[in-house]
Amino acid sequence: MAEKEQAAKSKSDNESIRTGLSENSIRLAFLDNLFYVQGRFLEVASPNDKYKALAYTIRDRLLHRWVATVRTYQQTNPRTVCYLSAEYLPGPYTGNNLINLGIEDETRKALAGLGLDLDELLAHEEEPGLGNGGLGRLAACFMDSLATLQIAAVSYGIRYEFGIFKQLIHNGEQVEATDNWLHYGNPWEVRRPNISYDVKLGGHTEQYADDTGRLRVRWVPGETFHGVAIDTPILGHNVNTVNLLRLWSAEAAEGFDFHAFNQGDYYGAVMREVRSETISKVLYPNDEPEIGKRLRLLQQHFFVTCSLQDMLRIFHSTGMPLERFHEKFSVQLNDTHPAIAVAELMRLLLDKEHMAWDAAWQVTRNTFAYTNHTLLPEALEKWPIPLFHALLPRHLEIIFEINARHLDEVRVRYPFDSGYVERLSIIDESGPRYVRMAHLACVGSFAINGVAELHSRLLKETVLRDFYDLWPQKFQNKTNGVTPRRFMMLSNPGLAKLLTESIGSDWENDLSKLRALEEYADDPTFQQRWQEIKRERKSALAATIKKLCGVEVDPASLYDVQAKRIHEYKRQHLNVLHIVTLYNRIKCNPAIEMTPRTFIFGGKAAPGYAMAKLMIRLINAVGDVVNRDPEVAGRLKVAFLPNFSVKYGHGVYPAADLSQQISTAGKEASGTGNMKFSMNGALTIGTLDGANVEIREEVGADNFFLFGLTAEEVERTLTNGYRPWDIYNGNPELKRVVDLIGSGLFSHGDHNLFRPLIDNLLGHDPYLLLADYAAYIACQDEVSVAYRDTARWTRMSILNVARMGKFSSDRTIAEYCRDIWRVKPAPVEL
Ligand code: F58
Repeated sequence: MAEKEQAAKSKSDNESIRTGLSENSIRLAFLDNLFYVQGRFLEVASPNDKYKALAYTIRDRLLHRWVATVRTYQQTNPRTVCYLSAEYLPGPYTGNNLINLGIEDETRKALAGLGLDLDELLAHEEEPGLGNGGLGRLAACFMDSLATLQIAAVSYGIRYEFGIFKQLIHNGEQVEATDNWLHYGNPWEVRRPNISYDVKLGGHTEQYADDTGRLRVRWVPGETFHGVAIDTPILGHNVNTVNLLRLWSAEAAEGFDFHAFNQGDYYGAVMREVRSETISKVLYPNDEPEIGKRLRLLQQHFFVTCSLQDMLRIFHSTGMPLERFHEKFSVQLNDTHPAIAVAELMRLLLDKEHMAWDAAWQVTRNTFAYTNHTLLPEALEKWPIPLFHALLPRHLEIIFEINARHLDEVRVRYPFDSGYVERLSIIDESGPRYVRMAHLACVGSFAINGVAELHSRLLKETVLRDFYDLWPQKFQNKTNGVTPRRFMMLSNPGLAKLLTESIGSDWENDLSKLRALEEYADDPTFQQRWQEIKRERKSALAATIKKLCGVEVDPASLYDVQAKRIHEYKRQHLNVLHIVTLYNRIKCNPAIEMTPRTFIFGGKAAPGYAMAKLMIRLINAVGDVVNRDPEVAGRLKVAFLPNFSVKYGHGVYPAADLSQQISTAGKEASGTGNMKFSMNGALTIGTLDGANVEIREEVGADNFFLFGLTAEEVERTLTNGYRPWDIYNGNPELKRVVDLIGSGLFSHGDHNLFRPLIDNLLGHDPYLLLADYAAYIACQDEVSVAYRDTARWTRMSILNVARMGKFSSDRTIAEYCRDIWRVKPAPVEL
């Protein structure tokens, strides 16, 4: 370590047991926290006591940075990004904070001196599963990058008491268990009872004349409760910036109703409390929106109103005039889940701050920017008008007014075209009436972006086409990225070490520096170390698979991994068709030479999504047969890793040889798992979908296994009358595969179990599996050949990592800062 750094570390030792960064100081702090926070000494401490003592020790080392950040922001009043997201998937905090503080080695040694293993303690942490998948994880990567780039930012959301369900696999089927992540307490959060806001709901509105005689509107709610702030510090890498993740927890407004209690209505009093707390009780586990679910709309309104009221409180403390609100805050809507913010900010400005409509609308329109994450039309949120009216009567009035003025503008623009007016209306009137949330977001935002080049282009051509016609200047692309701190440094320390030894440590904060690796791509010594690191990660994953699935897998085999939510458009079943194809080849020719493969799956199915759950059954059923068949003789193995999460991802991405990104072209907005795999040296087999297109552009066509129809070909195939049945009949290898699944071999003779899957494939096949089947199999055959040439494969793997610079979320966030938020760094000095 550099002398200067060492000196700084020992200086802080002298300063405080709470801030010192040396091994010794960390060890003393750990024992201190174990004793004074947990009330335990080492000999009797439980694993949880030890984990918590560690977490508090690390948290202590964040706190003065946190305080310094708040002070800096108070003094310099920087323009601030507010990220509104109904979901966050931050993963375990402790390990990441160690990395960002740069004290992992010291901590490891400090604990070893007490006979404790850092990794064991870290493994004890429950992760906050406050999201479904990519969208929530993206929000967490963005927090890491915002802090690292020293941008003043607050991330607002909901502190669900129960996160995404825990997935158990019983007899091959998904079983959901509640995720009681707060059971042992959460050392990373700080409850702020004094930061709390009223949340109204239901009731009606009234007009009245204020003191000056002006006509105003008052919302008389049916019910009121509170949202209380629960804060988590978010530290950047190699900087002092600690930003805020502020999640809202619902509480009854008056707490216990003693009046009702005195009148003998004990249950009524308690129920009020229970009812309000259900609002932040549980995350909806569906990766498609819940149209018409009252509680879901309530959750959205709940966190949005608390967040906007919080911004207004902060804003008033600056003494700036309200007309300049949008100069202080830039508010990003993470999909349409927080889009009600457009109406809510208007309500607050009109009814509470008594601004005039035009001035309020001017502020609102300059405050919000909207990110879209999907092209699937069925995934666009809309709320039935009667429900909306019952819960948010004032918001509905405001939305009608926004819409009336918006449509007036549209009519001026397209005077003779009523089609435009209908299509651009915030209210869907084609049948039962709905509020279209994407429309509200588009009208109320100054910028609209997609999350990969292809996605942003298709947005303009399809779901948001009319808005693009109207306001082309609002549309942008911001290709997603992921944080290399969590997905390289933390989850793949062996690789990170090799990178730093070879090219220096600059890559940690500037991933484009990885390009320097290219010169090592053919270096045999380097290649060997590369392979050793991969092998070590594969052995570790083999042990996890053995433990969790009871399946023995060979780390020398090709690890072929698909880990993501289970969804028809992601086409896990295309992967299964390939596995059964290989199985059939072995059965037809038991002596056949084959590159040994281990197929690894991970991912949750929405509890109500029957087809996705059936997919899980099929994967496990195929695994059962293949794994046991002596004729297969170690050439094929299939494992379904239960409960895939950020934490389990740490063990999966670094161990993969092949990453499956095989969605139907045009359906996956971006994907981010594709980036995590590639950053860890897995090669991709993929379609031209989402960010795959850009990954291939970066790594080079030679280092990417491409197959399948393009988005345009997919559209054309579907409109020209697609006939999967003909493809089935025309391809004997495919026919044998489908027939085998239908034969009952994988279902103990039950011909009906997988019938819905097969009928769907042969009858409709909306995601064009059969159309892509032959190309996919041919491409997988190429993969098998390539894997046998270890030097070539390793070279490709090194080049993939070397060329992943673009996919750091630091790059993504820098673009948002420059093109949308117009914010500059606000560095924090200690
Ligand atoms: C995902 N969306 C996209 N939504 O599918 C993926 O392509 C993209 O990379 C990622 O966002 C980040 O941009 C996604 O994860 C959800 O989980 C929603 C949860 C709430 C209901 C609607 C879907």
